[in-house]
Amino acid sequence: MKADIIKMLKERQGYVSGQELCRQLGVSRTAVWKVIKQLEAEGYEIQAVRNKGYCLVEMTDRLSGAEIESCIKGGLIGNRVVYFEETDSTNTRAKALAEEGAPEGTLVVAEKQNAGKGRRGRGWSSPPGSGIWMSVILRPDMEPSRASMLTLVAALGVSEGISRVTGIMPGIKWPNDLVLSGKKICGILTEMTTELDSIQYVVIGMGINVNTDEFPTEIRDRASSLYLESGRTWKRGSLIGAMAHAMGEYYEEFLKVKDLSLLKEEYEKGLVNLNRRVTVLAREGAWDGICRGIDSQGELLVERENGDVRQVLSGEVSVRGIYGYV
Ligand code: BT5
Repeated sequence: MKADIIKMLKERQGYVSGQELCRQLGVSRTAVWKVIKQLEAEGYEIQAVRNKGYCLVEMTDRLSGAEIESCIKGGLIGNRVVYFEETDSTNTRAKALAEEGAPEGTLVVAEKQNAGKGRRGRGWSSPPGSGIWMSVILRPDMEPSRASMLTLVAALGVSEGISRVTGIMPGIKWPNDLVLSGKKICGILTEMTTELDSIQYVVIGMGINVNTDEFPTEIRDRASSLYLESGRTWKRGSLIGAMAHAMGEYYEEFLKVKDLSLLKEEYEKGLVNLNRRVTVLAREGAWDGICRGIDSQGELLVERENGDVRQVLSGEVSVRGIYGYV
């Protein structure tokens, strides 16, 4: 009910009468009043005027389960929201929930992660109050070898969600980073559990630096946030809603063919490395080439000096732009 009240207050550009809230939600005036008081205690500024009703003056940027639910626009992603004030890692929580049978689309969000994970044992800085640390559970019916493509689907969803809310379109650094001005604003970590030859579940974790104004020294030269790039703060709830919605749309497209052929063009539009020289850091040694986009399996196409085009598998290599991080 809390999420419904937040949603109704947000949608109305003026007052919503207590009577209307009671009628729509099928609850008593006292029940509505109690929720309004709770919301005020959580930091929402609500004006209550006799004979007019309630009006939301200021929205908080504090996350809560109800706030996030009120921002979900329908669709698969976020059909269920699980929120933690503090946890180890939303990916770890999402995997545990998936083991317990949580449905596809479940979105796990935390205000703070104590053990945020990057790829290959690296860490992810996840302080409270400024970023979005979230993971989604998917259960696609396809071979496990296709799962890495979902990282690219998520990158598209996050980038489109950001663009719909802020008007800023981040670049995509294949396969799992979003960048602005050559610095990382988002990282994605995809983990999977399989059963024989099928996927039991995939967890996609997304970390987005939203209102971060300062980073730990070790990553200061490589990390940025939407705030640092745009000079203003953004409501994380609205961003979560938009990203979940966009990701749901891209996931639907992906499932039609279970590869990236329908999304390849869109992905390449954001690809920061496109037609630029990249260094592929492979296990057997580094080599250079020109990035020519991706194929329908999400592999990066890199043209060598002799004109041969090689497919680079995600997970196998890191790709660095020849000039700096991107
Ligand atoms: C990633 O790994 O970029 C995947 C990050 C996924 C984080 C999300 S948050 C929600 C969910 N729950 C989790 O526990 N994880 C996911 P990788 O490409 O390996 O990059 C990691 C590297 O990025 C680190 O070694 C740092 O250099 C840098 N880094 C750490 N925190 C950062 C931050 N907040 N912003 C930008 N760069 C960061």
